[in-house]
Amino acid sequence: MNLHNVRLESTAVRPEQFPDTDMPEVAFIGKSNVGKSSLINSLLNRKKLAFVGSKPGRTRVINFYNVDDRILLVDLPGYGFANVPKTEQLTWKKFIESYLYKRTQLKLLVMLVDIRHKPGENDILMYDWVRHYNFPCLLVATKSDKLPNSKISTNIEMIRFALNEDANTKIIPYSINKNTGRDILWEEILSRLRDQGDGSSGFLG
Ligand SMILES: Nc1nc2c(ncn2[C@@H]2O[C@H](COP(=O)(O)OP(=O)(O)O)[C@@H](O)[C@H]2O)c(=O)[nH]1
Ligand SMILES: [Mg+2]
Repeated sequence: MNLHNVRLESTAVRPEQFPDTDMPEVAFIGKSNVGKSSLINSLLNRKKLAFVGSKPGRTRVINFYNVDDRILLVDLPGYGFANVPKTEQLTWKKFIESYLYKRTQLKLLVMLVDIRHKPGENDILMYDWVRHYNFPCLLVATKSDKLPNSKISTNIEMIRFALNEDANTKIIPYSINKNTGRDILWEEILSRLRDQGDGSSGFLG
C-alpha cells in the first residue's frame, strides 16, 4: 500500500448505491463516536478524508474509500444511539444488514471498542453475530491515549473477557494521536486479506 491514491469512491444511502467493483472490502464497525472515521483517516494518513464528528453523528450513510485501487475501506454508520426512535433504528439495522449479509466483496471486519469502557450490549450483540457467522474480524481498542500506559493491558483483558474471547485473540490498542497500533493494524489487515486466498487477493502481496 503506498497510499498515494486515496479517495472517496462512493457514499451509499441505499444498497443499490454500493459501488460496482470487485475490490476486497474491509469494513469498520462500532458504536457511534468510538472513532471509526478517525481510524480510517489515521490508516490512510489523511486528516479529513472521513468525516469526524465532535458529537455523536447520526449519519446513516456508508462511505467507501478507495485505497490505491486495491482495497475499499468501508465506514459503516455507528450503532447504539441514545434517543433514536425505534423505527429509525430498525431502518439503520436493515441497511447495515443489507451490507453485512449480502456484500460478497466484504472480506474483513474491524470492530472498534473504546479502550476505556467495558463493551456494551450492542457491542456484544454485534460480536456475537460476527462469531455466529465465523466472520473474519479484527478487534481494535480505540483512544488508548486516554488511558495511562499502566492501565492498557488491564483494560484489554476486561474487553477480552466481556467479549468472551481467549488469550489467542488479538485486541489492538490504537491511538490516532500517538499513531499507536497503526503499523500492526495494517499488517493484520493485509495478512488477513491474503489469507482469504480466494484467488482474487493475490494482488495484495
Ligand atoms: N483522544 C483520542 N480521541 C479520538 C481517537 N479516535 C477518535 N477520537 C475522537 O473521538 C471522536 C469521535 O470520532 P469519530 O471518528 O467521528 O467516531 P465515529 O463516530 O466512530 O466515526 C472525535 O472527537 C475524535 O477526535 C483517539 O485515538 N484518541
Ligand atoms: Mg464516523
